[in-house]
Amino acid sequence: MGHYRSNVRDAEFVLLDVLGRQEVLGKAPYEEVDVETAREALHAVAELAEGPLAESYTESDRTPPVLDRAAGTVSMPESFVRSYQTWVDNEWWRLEIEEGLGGTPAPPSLTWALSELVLGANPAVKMFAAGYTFSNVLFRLGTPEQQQLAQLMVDHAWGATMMLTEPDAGSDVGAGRTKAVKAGDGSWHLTGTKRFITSGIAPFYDNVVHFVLARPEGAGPGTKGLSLFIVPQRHVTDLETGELGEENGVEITAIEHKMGLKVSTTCEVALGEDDARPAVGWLLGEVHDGIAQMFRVIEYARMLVGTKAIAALSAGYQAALGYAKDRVQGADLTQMADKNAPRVTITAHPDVRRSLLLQKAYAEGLRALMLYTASVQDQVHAAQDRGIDPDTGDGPDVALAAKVNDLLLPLVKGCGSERAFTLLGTESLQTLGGSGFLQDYPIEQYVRDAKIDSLYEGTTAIQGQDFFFRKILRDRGQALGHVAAQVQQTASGQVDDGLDDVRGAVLRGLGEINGMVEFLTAKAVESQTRPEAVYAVGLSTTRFLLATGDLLIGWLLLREAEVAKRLLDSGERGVSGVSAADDDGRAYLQGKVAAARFFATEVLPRLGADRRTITAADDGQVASVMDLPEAAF
Ligand code: ST9
Ligand code: FAD
Repeated sequence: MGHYRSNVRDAEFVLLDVLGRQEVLGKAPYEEVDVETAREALHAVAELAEGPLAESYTESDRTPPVLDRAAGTVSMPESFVRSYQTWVDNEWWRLEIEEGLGGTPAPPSLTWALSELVLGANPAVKMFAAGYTFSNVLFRLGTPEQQQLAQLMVDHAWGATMMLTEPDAGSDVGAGRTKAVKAGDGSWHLTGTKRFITSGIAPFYDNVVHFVLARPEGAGPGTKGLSLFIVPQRHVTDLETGELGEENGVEITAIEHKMGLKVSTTCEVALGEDDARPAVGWLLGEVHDGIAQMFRVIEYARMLVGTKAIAALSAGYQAALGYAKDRVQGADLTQMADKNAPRVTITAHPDVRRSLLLQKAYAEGLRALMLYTASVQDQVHAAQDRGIDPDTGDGPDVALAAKVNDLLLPLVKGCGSERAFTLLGTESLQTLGGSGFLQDYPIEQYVRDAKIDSLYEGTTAIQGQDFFFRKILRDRGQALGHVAAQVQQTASGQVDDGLDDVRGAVLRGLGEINGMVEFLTAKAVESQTRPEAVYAVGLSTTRFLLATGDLLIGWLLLREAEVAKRLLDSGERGVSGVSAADDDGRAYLQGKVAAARFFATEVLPRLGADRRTITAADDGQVASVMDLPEAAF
């Protein structure tokens, strides 16, 4: 048994019994992937994940990649290369790529459930295999030649990178200085330095296709002046066969030494440094629309990063639970004074139970949030499959689904990464006591590997601002209103199932979030006449993001509990096959009810404090933070 324990049953329960994905599975455009096929896929990928994919996880941490700059090669453990190759050879990635590129259309709710398994077992495997999904962008937005290149990426398992970041342009992508100059033959020559570029080099790539943001000569400032260039690492001399020519002027000059996720190569890249070897690129789709095009990639990558974090928390919880069930320490609290009392496993201690339930509620609640978001994507994806732009052309339902997905992405990414890292450290690792600190167990690596998730693809601060300013204010609250109405509907339901206390807590939580939105919106409006009023918003966007995430987790746990209670009371078998008729199924369903109730009593009341903190930011309070001289910090 490797380090990784999946939770396929939970994914199946959420997908089928809670989110009703049988409505899309097996139906156009997903005729080839019905419910049975989807379940087989989940079990097959879980087996791969727990076996050959997880196998190299530890070694690739202890023996990080080494760059040979002169040779332009990198070495990494053979075991990792085997894990990666196993993933490539098993071809599950075909479910994520365009049919025109040899893919099999599958709903995002299924593909993200599958991705969780790979990302939990060995995240770098999935990240190194991103060339497949990058090919979709070339296929959708590229010229006919670029579409051919997309096919080569798939057929030859080429790698791909997204190059935005530069030494002086991190969160502020628009500060990028990489330049692009027309070469006169339809191509462009790029010069500049890109920093922190994931998957820039690997021993198993024959070629890498870089997606590079650069500023054409004469273009304006900021992100709107950037264009997206396709820059192959090696020139492709024949687009039919994929024959490779010389190296392009793209040099990997260093690989970063990191806290975690070490096997994922994070590269510094020099573009066009050598005058004799320019970095030759082609404008994506022959249009100057760089930042919007790159956001197609970013949206997918933000979902991926959130899912990676959520997968790590689930794995950490499973590891903690396994340990707690075996570890005998101390007597039951009711017998604490009796020195001869029998020793018990630590699962008997109330504080350990509190910690395990907190981990369970967040791990399963965040999975539900991720899969709920993916189920919204199902609608958008199905429209895209019919060649329709969901933002403009498929009726109000799909356009709304696209907006709801936009709203949810910063929650999956921002809340997923923050909650996962915190809980992995404070609860999962803690459950193992001193053993958690040792490299004999996987959790310390989970903690190190998960830290990056709140940093890249936009830090949590950026997610919070995106969430409020773009996804709520600019949207005039349409998507938020839609989700809030769903929460309201569940929470005010009249069901005789003994869950009224949980519904009440969710309803109160919704009221607190509404109060926050009202206050923040008023401040944003005020800032149009008094600009510094926006500081009150800026001080609160991270808190507001996390609070909204908690509300949606509480809501989804409630929905799970309602289904579980119905199955427990009726004795019916769920669509996922779960049933109270067997001991294991009954315990699972009881756990669902307990997790929802625990979250409602332990976590949701904190939203009241969050609302009070946010709305207490009057002018004096804001000034005491914003007017403080730097020297006073
Ligand atoms: C990185 C990689 O960190 C880490 C791991 C990589 C993992 C590898 C795996 C990846 C797989 C990828 C596969 C691809 C598959 C794709 C398949 C699908 C086909 N939503 O507000 P403004 C746009 S990489 C959508 O004025 P500023 C929009 O066009 C580095 N679009 O911003 C907008 O115009 P308009 C990651 C958005 O002040 C325009 O931008 N780095 C959104 O100019 C300007 O907007 C970061 O993430 C959005 N949410 O710039 C940087 N937001 O308004 C973080 C903006 O007219 N920094 N646009 O519509 C930010 O996000 C900043 O807020 C900023 C600010 C750069 C956007
Ligand atoms: P900064 O932008 O300097 O931020 C520093 C701090 O200030 C952060 O806490 C941030 O939240 C805060 N801050 C900055 N601006 C604001 C603001 N306006 N409001 C509030 N707070 C703010 N980039 C790529 O292009 N491609 C990749 O493949 C890639 N992979 C990566 C892999 C790794 C391992 C790492 C570490 C980074 C990677 N990145 C990649 C870069 C990554 O996206 C950036 O590190 C990230 O966007 C943050 O930028 P920065 O590091 O420059 O931090």
